Amino acid sequence: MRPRQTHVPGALQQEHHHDPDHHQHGRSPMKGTALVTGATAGFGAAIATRLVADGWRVVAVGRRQDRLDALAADLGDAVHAAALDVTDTAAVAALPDSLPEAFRDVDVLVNNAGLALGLSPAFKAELADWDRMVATNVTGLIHMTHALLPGMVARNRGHIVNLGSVAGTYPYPGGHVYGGTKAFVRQFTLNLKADLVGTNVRVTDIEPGLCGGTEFSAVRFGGDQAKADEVYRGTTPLSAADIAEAVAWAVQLPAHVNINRIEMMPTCQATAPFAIKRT
Ligand code: NDP
Ligand code: 8X3
Repeated sequence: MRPRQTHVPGALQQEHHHDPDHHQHGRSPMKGTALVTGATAGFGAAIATRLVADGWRVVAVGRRQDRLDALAADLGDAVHAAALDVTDTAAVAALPDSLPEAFRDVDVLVNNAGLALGLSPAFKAELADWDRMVATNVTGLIHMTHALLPGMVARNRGHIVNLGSVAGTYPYPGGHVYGGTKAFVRQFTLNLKADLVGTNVRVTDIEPGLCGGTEFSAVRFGGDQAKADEVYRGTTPLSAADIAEAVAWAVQLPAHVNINRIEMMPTCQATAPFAIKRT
């Protein structure tokens, strides 16, 4: 483990901000600790990888231990793997005290774990799917925040980055509860900002649109990979690396800069016109 440096997140990264080639120069000095939920796949794995490359120590959280082990083996001693289900209230509450000392002061919390289940109309949806989306995307996210935010405020430094979605702003057929959870994430993020003004703790909601190369659609369609692949057919969607780039940018900005929201879509996507049923 490299030596720990006391810092204010974002305050020391100006040299990165002005050095687009910094990745080619090897790792920069350690910036602090980031905790990334959903680090076993998709955005979370890309975010964890990018943050380690940028010099962050990372607590990687997810349910699949084998994936966490593989990530830790890949990224080395800058990663602490913490197998956790964010819907397990007691386990989330116990997480901060269970972290090794070097990873305990979490400076950046990336609340990325989440899922969509199903795309049928609301009146055909499974109630269990709705409950699981709320438990993961809303309850899990607020419990993680509740567990780690007081420490950030006590240290007067920190950054919470939440993964919202364009689905939280723009309605689409079959989006019902998934979009509702992401609207919650957006408003929760903005309300956190209201409470944190006067502290050095920052909050950001990242709201991506169509993004391929992750397990998101396979999970949504119950493991039907052909159906999942069809979502991205003929498109150049966002990639997990694009999302990691947005997270890495937001957290490395000078400490006085707070990015409230980042709404991002691939160039090939746009919002739809209103649907009108004509007789
Ligand atoms: P993936 O399905 O590829 O990854 C989701 C991650 O969440 C996995 O690592 C999974 O790990 C973890 N996870 C799910 N449930 C839990 C749980 N109960 N406890 C802990 N971890 C959990 O999805 P993406 O990477 O594509 O999506 C990541 C986030 O971004 C989600 O919040 C999603 O809603 C959002 N998003 C995705 C978009 C897309 O098009 N892909 C666009 C906009 C937003 P494990 O199974 O090991 O627990
Ligand atoms: C993921 C993007 O359009 O499938 O949040 O809801 S979308």
